[in-house]
Amino acid sequence: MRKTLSVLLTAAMATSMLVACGSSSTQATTTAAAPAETKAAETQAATTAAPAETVAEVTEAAKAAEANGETITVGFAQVGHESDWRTASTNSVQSALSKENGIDLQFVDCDNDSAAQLEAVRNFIQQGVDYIVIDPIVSTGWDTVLTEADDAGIPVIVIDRTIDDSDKYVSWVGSEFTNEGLAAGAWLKAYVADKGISEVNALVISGTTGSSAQIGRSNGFDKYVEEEKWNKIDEQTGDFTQEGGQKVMESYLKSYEGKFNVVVCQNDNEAFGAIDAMKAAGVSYGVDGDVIVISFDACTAGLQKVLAGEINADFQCNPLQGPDCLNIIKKLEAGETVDQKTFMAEPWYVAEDKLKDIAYTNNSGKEVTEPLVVVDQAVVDAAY
Ligand code: GYE
Repeated sequence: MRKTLSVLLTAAMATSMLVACGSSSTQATTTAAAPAETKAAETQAATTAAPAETVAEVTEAAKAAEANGETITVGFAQVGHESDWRTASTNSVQSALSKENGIDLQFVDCDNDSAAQLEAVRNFIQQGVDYIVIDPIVSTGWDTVLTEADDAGIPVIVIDRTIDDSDKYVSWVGSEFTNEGLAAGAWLKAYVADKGISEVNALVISGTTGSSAQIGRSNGFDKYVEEEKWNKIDEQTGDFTQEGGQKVMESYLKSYEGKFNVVVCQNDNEAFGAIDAMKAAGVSYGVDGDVIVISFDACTAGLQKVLAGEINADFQCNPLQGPDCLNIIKKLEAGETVDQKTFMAEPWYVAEDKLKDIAYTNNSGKEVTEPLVVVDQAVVDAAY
């Protein structure tokens, strides 16, 4: 019965999956950032519904399967609810791994607590779910529990952040965080050259320490700090939250006011907090301000701040991984092989129409030239 259901589901999802998969890249490197239109297509892809008749057919099959206790059960151990990015990620997974698509999703919000996340995964193993999806808060500490899942014969799918101390998972879908950091460094180098700014005195508000998103973004940007001999004054974590970003900036302002001209916030919510703190202290920032603001994620509210000139550049991290995740489960159900890694396609956004693109050596050692997308209202409207 699960097989019959799976065939129907595969047919029903074909339309949206084809579009959604087109937005991701399964190659080892992201060669070019997608233009703004791709973003619109991605956003649309995430909400594209299968044709009504097929949906009805699938819903019937799903109901029948559920009545027979044959729904595919998936446990999802989500990081938490710390940011706009996270909300979009949760929505994307919940709408793809839905009852209508034949899936009974057990969702656990781990509230940024690594121990709670390990416990959630162990509970899923005990329940004997069919699949486990993990967005790992931190990249290490996974070997034992993934061995337990493997021993229980439960396939694990990792989304977003990476697991770096175990290979006992079937597939990963997410972003190349080091490239995001490298792109930020390459952009800053070109931007200060264009503006005739000779000294870079940077403060970094990093994400959750030990998360692969933090590690990659820090490593990528640090390569430019070293090469360009920039002065990185300090790096403190804001835990990917607005409150954290604000607190770190308030303390930076006490120690370094007047001494920095760049702040790198490792996500939009931290940037919102840092901006509030600078505003309250009367420090000018953004386009034409004294402090250049760099951010990551490019959620709707983040891009609104780019449009308003409050954030100078925002490096997208795409959270719409639900459709890819469903696709992986469908393939596994059908006995097909799945890609080990799927990279999301991600554009880089800027406030000013000055630099057209950036060239840098990406994390795979490849020379790439990627466009910079100037944010307008249409870009904001198409964001997640
Ligand atoms: O950048 C941040 C979120 O893991 C890529 O986590 C994700 C990061 C994202 O809290 O906003």
